[in-house]
Amino acid sequence: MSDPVPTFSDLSDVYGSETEVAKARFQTLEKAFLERFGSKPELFARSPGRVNLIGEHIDYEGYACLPMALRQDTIVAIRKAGDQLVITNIKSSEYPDYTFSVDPSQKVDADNHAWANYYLAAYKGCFEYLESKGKAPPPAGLQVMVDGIVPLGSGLSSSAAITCSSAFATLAAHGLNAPQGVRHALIPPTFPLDLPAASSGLSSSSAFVCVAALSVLAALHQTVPRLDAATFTAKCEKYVGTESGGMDQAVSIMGKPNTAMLVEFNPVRATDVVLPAGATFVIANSLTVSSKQETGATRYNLRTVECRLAAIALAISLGQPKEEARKLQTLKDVEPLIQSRLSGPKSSISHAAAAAAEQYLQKEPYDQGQIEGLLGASLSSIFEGNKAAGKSIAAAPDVGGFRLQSRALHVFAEADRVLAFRDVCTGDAPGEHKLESLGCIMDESQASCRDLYHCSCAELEALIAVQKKAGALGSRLTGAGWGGCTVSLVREGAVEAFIRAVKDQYFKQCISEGKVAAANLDEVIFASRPASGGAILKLK
Ligand code: NG1
Ligand code: MG
Repeated sequence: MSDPVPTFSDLSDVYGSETEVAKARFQTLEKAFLERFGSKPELFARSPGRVNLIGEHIDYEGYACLPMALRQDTIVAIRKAGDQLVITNIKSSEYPDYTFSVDPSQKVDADNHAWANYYLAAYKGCFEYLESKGKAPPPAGLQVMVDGIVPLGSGLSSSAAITCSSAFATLAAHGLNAPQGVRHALIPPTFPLDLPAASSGLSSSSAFVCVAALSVLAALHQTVPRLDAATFTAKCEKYVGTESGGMDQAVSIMGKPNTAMLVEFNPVRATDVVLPAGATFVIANSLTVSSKQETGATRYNLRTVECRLAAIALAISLGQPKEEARKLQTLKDVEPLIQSRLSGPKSSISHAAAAAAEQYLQKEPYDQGQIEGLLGASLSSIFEGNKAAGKSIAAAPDVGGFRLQSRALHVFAEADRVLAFRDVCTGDAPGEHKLESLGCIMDESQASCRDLYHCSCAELEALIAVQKKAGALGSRLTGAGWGGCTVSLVREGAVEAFIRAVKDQYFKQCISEGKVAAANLDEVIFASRPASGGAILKLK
C-alpha cells in the first residue's frame, strides 16, 4: 500500500537535530507511564501542530490552504491492557484521568467538553475507518498517556496534534502499521500459497485454515495510508463538536521537514511548496485563548453555517432550482454554476464569484426569517441532524444575524491568495521580490480576516501592528483567530532583532499583566521551520 503512516524505531528519524530534547521527553513520558500503569508502554505515536501560512477559513469551503507542520507535537504512549480505555495525561493535575468502554460505537459527549474527548473521537474514527475497509480488529482495552506541547486554543492546532497522534496510537496498538520486524515475525515470508488440491490427502483444509488465520493476522498488520488517515481524522473533530475543515489533520499527518504544503480537498492531497530562501516565519502568541468549545456557536461553527447559506443563496440567485441548491455544502460547490455563466478564462472565476456575491447577497446581515424565505425551507431542515449548526443558528441573533456577503467575499479572495502565494514560491522572480510579494499577500489576508470574516481581535491587531513596525514583511493571524497566534514573514538576517523588538513592545506588557512569565518568552515568540508529520514510534 502506498505511503503508509510511517513507523520508526529511532527518534532521529522524526526529530532530526532536536533528537536530544525529544529523547528526554520520551524518557519522562515512559517513566510516568510505568509509574501510573505498572508497565512500560508498548509503543508511542506523535503528531505535530501546524502553522497556516495562508488560506484561513476556507478549508471547510473546499478550497486549498498552505500550512506547514511544526516541531511542537503531541506524543501518546500506549499499551494494550484490561478491557477499558484508560486515558491519562502526563500533566495529571490539569488534565484528569478518564475511563471509557472499548465500544467504538459509543457517543462522544460534545456538550460536556472533556480533554479526553479528543482521544475518544480519534478512537471512534479509527474503528469507523477500519470497519469501512472490512479490517476492524476486535477492540482491545488500552492504557494511554498523552503529552502535548502545542499551546491550546492558540491557532496552532493542538486539536489535530492530539487527534492524529491518538489515532496512530490506536491503530498501532491494534497491530496496524506495526513495525516491519513485528510483521515479518508473524507472517513467514515463505508461507506456501500453492495449496494442495482438495481431497488430495495433503490436508488442503488445514492449509486453508492456516492461510485464513494468517490472513486475519495479516489484516491486523496491514498498513493505513496517510491519505486515508488524513481523511478519517478530519471527521473526528466533528465528534467533539467542531465543524472543522481538514487542513490541520492533513498537514499534521503529511508534513515534511523543509517544505510547506499546498493542501487540497475532496479528496484530500498535499503537494510540497518550497519556501523561498531567506524567508523565516515567526510565530507569536497574542496570549488570548480562543476556545472553540466555549465560543464555537457564535464564531467558528457559525462561520461554517454562514458560508453554506451563502453558497445556497448564490446558487438560487444564479438560477439553480431551490431544492437542488439546498443540497450544496460549500462555496466551492457553486463554482461550476458561476463558470457556466462565464465567457472569459477560468482564472476569472473567483472574480466572477465575488461579483456575484456583491450583486446577489445583501451587505447587511440576514435574520433567520429572511434566509428561510430566500431558500424556501427552514434552517432546521437544511441542517437537519447537525447539532453544532443548530446551536449556531440559535445563537446567531446574539451576534446580529447571518452575514453572507462578507463571508463569501473573504472565502473567494482568500482562495485566490493561496494560489498566488504558491505561485510566488514556485516562480522564478528574484528572492527579495518574492519575499515582498508574499508579505503583501499575507497582509491582504489579515485585512480580509479582520474586515470581512471578523475573526481577528484587539490583541491580535495590536500584536500585528507591533510586528509590522518591527520589520515584518507580512503579518497575520493563523488558525481560526479571535485570539491565538500570528505568523509573520521576516527576512532571515533580521529575525533576532525582530523578536527582540516584539518582546519589548508587546510581551513586556504581558509579563507585567501576569499573562506570561519572563522565563517562558521563547515559547510565545519563536522562529518556525517546517517539521516532520505524524509517526508511530516503536523504540529500540
Ligand atoms: P485551529 O484554530 O488551529 O484549530 C481551525 C480549523 C481549521 C481551519 C482553521 C481556519 C480545526 C481542527 N481546525 O484551526 O480546519 O478551518 O481554523 O483556517 O477546527
Ligand atoms: Mg483546533
